Amino acid sequence: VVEVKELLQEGKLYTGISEEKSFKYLIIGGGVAAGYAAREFVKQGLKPGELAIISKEAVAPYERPALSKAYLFPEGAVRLPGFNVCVGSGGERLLPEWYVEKGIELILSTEIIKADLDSKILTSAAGMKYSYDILIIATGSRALRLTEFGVHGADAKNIFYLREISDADKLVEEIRAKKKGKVVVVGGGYIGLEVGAAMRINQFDVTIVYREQLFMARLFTREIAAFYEAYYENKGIKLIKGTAAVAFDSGANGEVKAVKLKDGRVLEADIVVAGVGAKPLIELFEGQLDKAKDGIKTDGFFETDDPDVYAVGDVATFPIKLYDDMRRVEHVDHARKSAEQAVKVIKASEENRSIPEYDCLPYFYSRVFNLSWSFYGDNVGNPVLFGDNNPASAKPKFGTAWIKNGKIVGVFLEGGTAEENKAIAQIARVQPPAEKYLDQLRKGDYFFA
Ligand code: FAD
Ligand code: NAD
Ligand code: ISD
Repeated sequence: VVEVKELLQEGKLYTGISEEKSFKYLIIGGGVAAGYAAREFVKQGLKPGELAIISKEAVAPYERPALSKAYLFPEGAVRLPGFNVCVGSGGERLLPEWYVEKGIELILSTEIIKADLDSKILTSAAGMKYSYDILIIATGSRALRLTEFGVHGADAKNIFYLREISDADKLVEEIRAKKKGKVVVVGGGYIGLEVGAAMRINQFDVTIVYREQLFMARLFTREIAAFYEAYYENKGIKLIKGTAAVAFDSGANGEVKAVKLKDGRVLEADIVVAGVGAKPLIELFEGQLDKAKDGIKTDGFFETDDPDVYAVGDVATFPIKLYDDMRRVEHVDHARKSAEQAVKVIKASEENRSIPEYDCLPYFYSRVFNLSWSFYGDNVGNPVLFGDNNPASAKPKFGTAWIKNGKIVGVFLEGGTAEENKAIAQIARVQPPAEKYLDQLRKGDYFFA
């Protein structure tokens, strides 16, 4: 076997199967951005055999947001192919057959472990080589692990992270095995809040532990956080603020059974879910591409400093025209739109056309229990609360406007309709004067912009 492998590697053995595949366009990463890029390639005109997507995951690109929401529900849970892209933005679902029909090669369960941008070749863990004319990097992020922070015992079984569908499947299996058990959720960010809610819906005894004094401290104001915290507590979820998990105890079977907190408290746990942040997956390109703010630096066309390489989605640090700033955005709307933009740029440059620069309006959202919020713009300056933020209200509806230099630069809205959410997006884009328009928001009129 060793001899055959060596001969294969040296190219001295003809197997009839090529050990190298070449594509005009190659996408590394098979997540949200890859799926939307594939759709855009087809829209713009693609010949069979020109495009391949290489993914570590075993399934065709899907809408990752579903994993921390309806994928975890005890009843009516969503499953593939129900949430393959591009259903999240209201488009046709791209089933595996769609890729076959369009002549796009989906190379699944394949991890790329080496990227040589000089020779334009990617190498997989199994030793396959893939060459390209144009490469789109769409490797997304990975979940940070508590072991990386030196938390003692963090390698115990039943400590879960959530990034890929295989992670969600393991969690679902354990939700079934530990029915109505105790879960400690570590982290008060997006994953902590969404998974905490889903575990409660599964009738688990839920405790959320977070280091900050408020939920979602990167975005929420004190008043916004107070609403969601009270809402969670009313649902029977226990919140422990201002401390962190410093150690885990496990039983003889290796499964976690207790979480030790920095403040000395010890919490029993059948399951731990950690949502302690994400890290963009760019190591393969270290030293080969310019970086900015822990991502791959691109321009407003998602071009990197290598003319044949584009970076989109979570990994790209790109110029936000609206704020004259370079940012990385770890949210799905940007993954979709940046992918579409990069493909438009690639096709336009082949046809000697020019297209406008990407003009991102940051958009974040979440859905938990019967709640649903949207935020557009920038959360800088002075936040002003409006509406009814009483967590006990039958249908709470409130928001916050961020005022900077006299202008409304960001708007958050809980409980808005689709039209109202569109309207607040427009406000964040137009940045109207606060003096004139803040009262409109207070009166529940979102349509002035
Ligand atoms: P991803 O969708 O993460 O895709 C990256 C793909 O690349 C993965 O398939 C990965 O396996 C593959 N890959 C990585 N490295 C390699 C390699 N070396 N070889 C081969 N394949 C590789 N955002 C929102 O705005 N709203 C939400 O409600 C929301 N919910 C979320 C819920 C969860 C559980 C998670 C994890 C994220 C959520 N996000 C949400 C964030 C959003 O999903 C991401 O910003 C988005 O998926 C980024 O798209 P991407 O294509 O850049 O990366
Ligand atoms: P996050 O950054 O939103 O929250 C991380 C939380 O972990 C924070 O509360 C932080 O204080 C805490 N933390 C960090 N280090 C810690 C440590 N050592 N010990 C204890 N706590 C620690 O990240 P996340 O919730 O893990 O989300 C991961 C990724 O998934 C992000 O890219 C996020 O944007 C994405 N996501 C987005 C949505 C959405 O947009 N609705 C939903 C789920 C996930
Ligand atoms: O954008 C999203 C999101 O938040 C989901 O849950 O896409 C999915 C879909 O709506 C999948 O059904």
